[in-house]
Amino acid sequence: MGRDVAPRTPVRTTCPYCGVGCGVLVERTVGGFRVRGDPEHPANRGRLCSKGAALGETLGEEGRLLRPVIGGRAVGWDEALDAVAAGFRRVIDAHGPDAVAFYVSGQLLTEDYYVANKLMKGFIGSANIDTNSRLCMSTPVAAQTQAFGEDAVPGCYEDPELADLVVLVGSNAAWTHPVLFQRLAAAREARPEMRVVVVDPRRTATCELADLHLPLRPGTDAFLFTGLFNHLRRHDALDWAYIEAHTEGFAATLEAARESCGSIPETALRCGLPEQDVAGFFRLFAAQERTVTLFSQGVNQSASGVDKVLAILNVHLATGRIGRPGMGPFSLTGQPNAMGGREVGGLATQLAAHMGFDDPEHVMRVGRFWNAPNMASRPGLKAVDLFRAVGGGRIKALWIMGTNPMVSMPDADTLRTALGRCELVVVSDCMADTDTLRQAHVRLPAATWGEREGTVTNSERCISRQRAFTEPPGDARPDWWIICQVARRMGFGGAFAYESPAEIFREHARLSGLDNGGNRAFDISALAPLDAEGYAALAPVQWPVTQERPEGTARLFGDGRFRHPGARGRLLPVVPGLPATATDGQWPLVLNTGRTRDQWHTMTRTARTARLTTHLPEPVAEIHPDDARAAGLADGMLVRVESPRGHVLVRARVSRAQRPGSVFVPIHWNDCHAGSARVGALVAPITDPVSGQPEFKHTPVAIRPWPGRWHAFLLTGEPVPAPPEADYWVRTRAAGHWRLELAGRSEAPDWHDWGRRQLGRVGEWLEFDDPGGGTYRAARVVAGRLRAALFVGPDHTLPPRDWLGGLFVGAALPEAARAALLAGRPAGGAESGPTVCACFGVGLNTLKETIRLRQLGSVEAVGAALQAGTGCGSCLPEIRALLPAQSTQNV
Ligand SMILES: Nc1nc2c(c(=O)[nH]1)N[C@H]1C(S)=C(S)[C@@H](COP(=O)(O)OP(=O)(O)OC[C@H]3O[C@@H](n4cnc5c(=O)[nH]c(N)nc54)[C@H](O)[C@@H]3O)O[C@H]1N2
Ligand SMILES: Nc1nc2c(c(=O)[nH]1)N[C@H]1C(S)=C(S)[C@@H](COP(=O)(O)OP(=O)(O)OC[C@H]3O[C@@H](n4cnc5c(=O)[nH]c(N)nc54)[C@H](O)[C@@H]3O)O[C@H]1N2
Ligand code: SF4
Ligand SMILES: [Mo]
Repeated sequence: MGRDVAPRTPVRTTCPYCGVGCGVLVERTVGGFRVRGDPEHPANRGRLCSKGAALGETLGEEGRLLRPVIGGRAVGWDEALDAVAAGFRRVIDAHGPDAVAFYVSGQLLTEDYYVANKLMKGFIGSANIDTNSRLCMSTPVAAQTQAFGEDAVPGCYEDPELADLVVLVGSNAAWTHPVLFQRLAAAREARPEMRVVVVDPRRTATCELADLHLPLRPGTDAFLFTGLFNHLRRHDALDWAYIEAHTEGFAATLEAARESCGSIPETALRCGLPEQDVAGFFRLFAAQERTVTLFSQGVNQSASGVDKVLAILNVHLATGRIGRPGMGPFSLTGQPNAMGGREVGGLATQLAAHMGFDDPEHVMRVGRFWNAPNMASRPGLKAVDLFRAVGGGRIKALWIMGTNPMVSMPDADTLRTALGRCELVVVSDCMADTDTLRQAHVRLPAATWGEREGTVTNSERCISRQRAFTEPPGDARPDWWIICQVARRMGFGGAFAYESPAEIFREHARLSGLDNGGNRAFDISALAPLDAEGYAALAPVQWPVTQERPEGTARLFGDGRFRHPGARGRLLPVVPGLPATATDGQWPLVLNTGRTRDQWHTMTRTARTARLTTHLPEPVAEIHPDDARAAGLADGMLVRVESPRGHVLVRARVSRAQRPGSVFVPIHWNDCHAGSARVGALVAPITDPVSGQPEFKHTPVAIRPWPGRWHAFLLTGEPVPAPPEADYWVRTRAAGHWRLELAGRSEAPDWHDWGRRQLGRVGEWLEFDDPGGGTYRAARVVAGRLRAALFVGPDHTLPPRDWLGGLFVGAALPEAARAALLAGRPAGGAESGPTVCACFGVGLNTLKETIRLRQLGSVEAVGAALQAGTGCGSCLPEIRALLPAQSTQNV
């Protein structure tokens, strides 16, 4: 990595992945960095999940964008920055400020985010700056603002630990907020009387902790929670004194609830759930005052997401369970800085420091504070509309930072056309090749985690420092620097003369306290005087951080005082509706998209280490056995999943975890890693009318088998070559080797010829060729070790890859293994199967066998026997699921 600044003592920083916001300690080792959980960070107290634990392996220069690039030509920073500034200036002069836009990210640091927002809203004079948080958090932002008068999460991570009932709605926290989930699991272990309910159409890893799983019909959450509201009223489980003293809107809310979803049988019918389970959930909720409802994308990403979140907030407001220990609605934030982005007003519909366009006083205040020459006075375009405006030619210059919309936006194929029409597309990214960078005119190399300095805010409003422990490679620079340099070149030098992120942070903190007087919960004015050392040493702290509360604030609204005029919280009438699009004969299944345990979004970093790819090496579609049978699909076959907008070609995984009628496809794969697995291409750009958040969890689709004439895989110690002409290909890094999966419908290549070229010419060559049967197998062994293997067959039933893959690491091949190579299976021995525990590389078959033979009954016993689950703990839910059956519906 060149110019590492080797720390003698560990550097304290924060994980760059999910919104749990774990603290990590990084130490220099020979040839790399060691990463471990920070025992002092309040979010994780030393724990890390599989992604956090593998951070050290995702560093390094490989694959990084090292120089600014204009139209394929590497240039110096001056030329690149001049080009960007001049390009934006030209468009603004000719067409006005609304003809340009920024599309930024909840993975930028608060300081980057602040200057991007200041430049667009105060100096360019447009609010056309939106962020990928539109796809993620805009629904809770809107709902919390409506209900509480300000966008704020009332509780903290201790609350689910203290609760007697934890309800997870549309959250697969076991995989997406793993350390918080581990904390919950530990709390539940300590207090077995705690009850956990999971509301999710799929049976996810999170359900392993559930006393009750409600696999509701997709999109019906608002029915469930309005039904609950009615039930609580009927059984006198509402807090009338609280409603009276601290809320408004109860009567209208109750009336709407009564009209839309009255009884338990009706709720059960609407939600497609057994009556006794709905009744069990309602009874629990009525009985347990200390209730926390954690919710995430299963409700947020919906064309009626705001209603769904309001339905959840309503039951908490009407029971007074908010902002007190062990109770409250809790919106889990996705990205590491989803919260920080909201604090600086990163959405097109917000202003900085939790102020808004709907109050002219706010616009003037921010404008005055910035000394802004061109203060925007109305909201800009929300992500989906913004890209529509790019496609329609209204936006002519676009700067994308820290996000990969070609993969993550709905209707992703149309986006390509839109970017293709745009006069100037600038993309700042740390990596050299992403689907979005491929559409850029100007590519700017950003510094990334470990190289940049700043702050992030996690789900519980805790502000933590990200600190640099190494220098950026090549010419990469931090985002705040790049933005300020462009601002200076556009003529706004005075307002963007920052020398460090600390200066930006101070300004941001000052603005939060400006004319605040307790009107805005977001107030970190006590941090405004921080000097450089103070900023360098800043310990994690939860906002508000004020003169009265210099140590920060764990909970908000516990006193029943909200941020609306009059200080009352608002109950808002919800009329549950059906999802925006329905299935029909042609599109009979509902496509649900989401995350897997070990990949982060578009894989630009997490696909770099084998430790994280083994858990799920290929894109899949998970399908219920009934639907698979109806479509003529078997597990492991290739399946084409198609919507009116596009299709993907992925591996079928037949699983009872799916609800019949639903198909789940992960969001991660993209054109850099697979031939046809960008699931965003299938999703219609339908959004919530209030929040603008897209409906990512409910796309009507059809599935059909994709037989292919030939199927193949190549394992090689060298980076995988460019894939041959193949309809299906997936490229994965694995332990000690690379893996390429292939399938085609056209004439197969001459395998002997292709294999010889791909597998190299040195060493021992083993080959089996049966052209008549469509089978070809070859392997090359160099110095007693497997160097490459190619397996081809007429259908998907090729040998499993795990055993062969395992031969690339470890000792030289024993004679028996060598003889078995072309069989693809160990002679007589057992295969360990797909990896479950990424930390210690323990496979599914090994786990199953050991559990059976040694009659292991607990995850601790499995850990003692195999080490599995004793590392980061992310696989514990999967291990628990392998243990002898325990009853999980014990409500
Ligand atoms: N491993 C990993 N962790 C991550 C991320 C990652 O990429 N990888 N990304 C981070 C980010 S940015 C985010 S936003 C979070 C997201 O975290 P989550 O929201 O937990 O993740 P998702 O998998 O998108 O969706 C959650 C669940 O919603 C369910 N669901 C679908 N439809 C419905 C419905 O109609 N009702 C209900 N109740 N549930 C439904 C899905 O089946 C899924 O299990 O994860 C964060 N953490
Ligand atoms: N179908 C479907 N689509 C979805 C979702 C879904 O559930 N289903 N979820 C949505 C949600 S919640 C989210 S949050 C989005 C996430 O989607 P994206 O934001 O598009 O995904 P990432 O892969 O996280 O993109 C981050 C990019 O920033 C780069 N990067 C990393 N560090 C830095 C840095 O320091 N500076 C800069 N400039 N770049 C950096 C990375 O290399 C990567 O290219 O996806 C959304 N899209
Ligand atoms: S739970 Fe995992 S991904 Fe999330 S912040 Fe902690 S270590 Fe990082
Ligand atoms: Mo997200």
